[in-house]
Amino acid sequence: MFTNKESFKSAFLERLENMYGKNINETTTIEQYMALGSLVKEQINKNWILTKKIYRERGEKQVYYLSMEFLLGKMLGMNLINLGIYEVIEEGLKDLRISLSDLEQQEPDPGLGNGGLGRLAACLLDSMASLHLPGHGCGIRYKYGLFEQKIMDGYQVELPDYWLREGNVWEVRRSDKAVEVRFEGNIWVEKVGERLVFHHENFESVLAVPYDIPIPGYKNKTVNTLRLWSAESAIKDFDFQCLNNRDYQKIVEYKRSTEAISEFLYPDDSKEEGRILRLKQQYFLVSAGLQSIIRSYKKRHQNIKDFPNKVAIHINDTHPVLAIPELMRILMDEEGLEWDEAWSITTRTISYTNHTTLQEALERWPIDMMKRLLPRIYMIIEEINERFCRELWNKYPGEWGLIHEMAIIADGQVKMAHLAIVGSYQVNGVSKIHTEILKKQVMKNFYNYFPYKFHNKTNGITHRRWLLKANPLLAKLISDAIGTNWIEHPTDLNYLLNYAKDPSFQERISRVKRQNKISLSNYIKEKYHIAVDPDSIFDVQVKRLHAYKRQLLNVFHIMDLYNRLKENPNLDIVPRTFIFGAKAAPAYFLAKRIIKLINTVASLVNNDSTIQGKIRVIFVENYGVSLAEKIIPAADIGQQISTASKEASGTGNMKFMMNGALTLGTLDGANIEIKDEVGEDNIFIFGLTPQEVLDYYQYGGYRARDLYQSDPRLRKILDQLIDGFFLKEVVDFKFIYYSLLQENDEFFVLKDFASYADAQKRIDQFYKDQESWIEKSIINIAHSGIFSSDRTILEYASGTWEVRPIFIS
Ligand code: 26Q
Repeated sequence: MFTNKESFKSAFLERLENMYGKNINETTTIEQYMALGSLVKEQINKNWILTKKIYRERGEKQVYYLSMEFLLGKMLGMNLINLGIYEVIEEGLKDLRISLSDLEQQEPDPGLGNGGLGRLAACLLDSMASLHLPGHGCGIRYKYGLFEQKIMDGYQVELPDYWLREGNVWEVRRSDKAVEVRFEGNIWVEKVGERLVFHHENFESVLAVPYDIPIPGYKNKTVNTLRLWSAESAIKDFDFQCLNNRDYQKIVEYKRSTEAISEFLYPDDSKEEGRILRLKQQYFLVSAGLQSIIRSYKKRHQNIKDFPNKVAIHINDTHPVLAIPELMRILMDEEGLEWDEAWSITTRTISYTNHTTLQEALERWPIDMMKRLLPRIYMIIEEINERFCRELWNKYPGEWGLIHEMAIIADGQVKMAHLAIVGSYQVNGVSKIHTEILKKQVMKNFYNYFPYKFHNKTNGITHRRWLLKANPLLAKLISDAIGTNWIEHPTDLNYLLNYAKDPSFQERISRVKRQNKISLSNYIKEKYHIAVDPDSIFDVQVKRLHAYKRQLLNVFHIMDLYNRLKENPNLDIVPRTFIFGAKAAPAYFLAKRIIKLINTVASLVNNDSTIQGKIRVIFVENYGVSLAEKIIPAADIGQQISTASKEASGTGNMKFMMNGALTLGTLDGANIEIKDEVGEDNIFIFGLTPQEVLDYYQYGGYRARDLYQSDPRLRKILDQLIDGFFLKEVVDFKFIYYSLLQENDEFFVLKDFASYADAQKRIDQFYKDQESWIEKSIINIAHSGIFSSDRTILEYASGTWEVRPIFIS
């Protein structure tokens, strides 16, 4: 290990020479990054090997987290911190006139996720390793991550994200561990003695090749594994010369279609139904993952019946739910177990977390598609469905309607959430309110039938990335005040409450915030040539663009503020910088028009000198993990303004609070728990309650048009969308206008407007009293420890997976 900078420097120089045959002055920054990465990787390797050895020898229970997404973010800096060598390396590089942060910038963001669900998976991996828990990730190594967003003339344009261009220093290809995944074909059944044997014929064979990425824990020796699968053709070196033209064409086509499976990540687009490639990806992940889990189990243990005591498999939403029939298939067809035994093992192994209650986001697949693509898996699902419906019939004789509603297969579709509930031993929601809504509304029939399966596990975020790494100035200030114990025990942040009113601590907190605001301002200046005032309120909404998240409410308030400033240029407000960052799914028309609206309002406001720079609107392009790390530490306000009951949890809310921003939010998702922690005085809550929203949906009674008629501010804003106020863009915003007035504003933007504008006014007034503002900010940081993913993971470890820490030494 690099205990001093001299030993690091000589190793680094030698590595540069060996890798590139150059001495340091001739190397490029990317080469320096690669050389440093490879050195760091080597350091990690020692403990990685050790960890794997100990896990193998001890034979204790392992957790596998199956997810279609892992939104990791850059790894160099985090790995250095976890190894405890960040400062040494930084100093050593400085001697060589290299900036560590420049090297960190060279690393592409592996954008292997859409948003919250993918980032949660990455936070949970970090917490498992840091808490000495034997927990591994299992996902897909997409060749292209989520698209790169460019804004051109205010519109979103999508470019491919080829993150692997320069190679990936953190991964190891493990060809020796490749497995075969089978699609299509037909099944024939043979009776051998008393047993039915299922044969799969004429299938298309795809080779799944794993790439392993080490996940080191914080300053411990645990190094867990994230295994990402890549799809390849199963053709080995063959002689292309010998092929005639038709065979050649076929092989090219086969190669193309197999490799397509891990080609790109699907954007979160619930409306884009029935994409066969997405279903292929899901089965590919699950089949490769389970084969490898079972292989490794059999190396460690004799008896397959002990499986649930040694392995826990968690599915991140329903995307990997085919793990249930796939495990059944392996246990029956390959391990020779009977149905009942296989079912008992499966339903004691698999647990599930739900991340959405939006009807359109609950996955359903057409029967025909599934039958053709996965014939054996479909047979098993049919059998699970039949047995489940029979059970229901016994409990609810004659209640056809109810049984139809709860069936796994109905109306020509396979309902993945139903399969997940029936085939797992636990169903988790991601915040208290979300779990209640699952139990009382969305999944109420299932809750009545399996009340013991439903549990809450409020989400969390890793404070190591989101505070220690993203906000080093704040982290240092905290450690100076209360020591460094909070890093291993994040609820120790509570001790900051002793300093909430301390003027000198307040002063230092406010200096750190200002410094972070200056850094962000510099970035904005450099990238967008817009000057923003670090003394203005940085009011931030960064998250995926979705109607329910209501970026529209935010823009409408900006339009109203602008209108008021035009009427009264002397309006006394604290200057504001509104910052947006959001990607819209490429086919989500309304979302893309909202992006255009934000950008149109931005250029109007930013170029109008009559409002004296009192408001600025910035839309940052290509929002992702790295930008989040820059933006969140600079925020005064984090907007979490989804329609109450719609945001399952949110995790951005936790990142903002941990960095001392105050939340402007609805009573939704984890906002409610944040409010309960910090108290009503330290958060800005507005809008309909979840119950009010649910009641409107159930009983009706909301008329958006009435608000348009009665509230002059709203009328003005809505008219401006279509009356040429935005000049040439007049056609662009008709769609938004109609979604509100014709389609009656599904997400209650108009309904919550007055209360939102009010809350914004309170923010303006409170901000003027800096002392009390900073006190609130400190209170938020002090209460953020409970939202560390360490807490979430400890709840999963004891309440779901029943795994214990294994100390590596
Ligand atoms: C589905 C079908 C086809 C293609 C893509 C998808 C798809 C992909 C991703 C559907 C949904 C997602 C992602 C959902 C998500 O990120 N949900 C968020 O999960 C967070 C972690 O629990 C919560 O905090 C957020 O509230 C929730 O929106």
